[in-house]
Amino acid sequence: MKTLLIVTCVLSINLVLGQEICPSGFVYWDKTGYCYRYFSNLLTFNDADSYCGTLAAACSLASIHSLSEDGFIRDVVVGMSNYYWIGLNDIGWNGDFVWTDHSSFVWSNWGCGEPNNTNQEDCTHANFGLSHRWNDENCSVRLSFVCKVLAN
Ligand SMILES: [Ca+2]
Ligand SMILES: [Ca+2]
Repeated sequence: MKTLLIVTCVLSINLVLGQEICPSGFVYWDKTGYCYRYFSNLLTFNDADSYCGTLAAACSLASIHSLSEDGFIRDVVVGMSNYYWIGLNDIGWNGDFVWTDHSSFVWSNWGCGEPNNTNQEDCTHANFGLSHRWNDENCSVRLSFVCKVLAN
């Protein structure tokens, strides 16, 4: 119920402004000034990031920079217990994690023992295990995903 109220409130803000601040279907969050949208399509990491890029200029897989942003995406934007790709990856150099939107890697929420690179895991999904933290995963696994773009 609480989540529903938050969603309704956020969507209302979006609609009041004529949906000009976010691309269609995205949820605006005033705390960051960004818009977010969950896609249940199962895509590889690279395909998911490319898909985000087709929706709006400078739209990428979501970067996450705080516990509150992590929770907002999980509870409001996604609202279910699926794994979903976020933009964090160490494709360029193992152990050197970067965001696909080029924002600074200043905060992380790895699950216990992660990232472990067990199966050449260079991409990251959220909502892992009971702690709902992050796990590095092989980039060719197909998962749902969250896109993020700066509001207008
Ligand atoms: Ca890795
Ligand atoms: Ca892992």
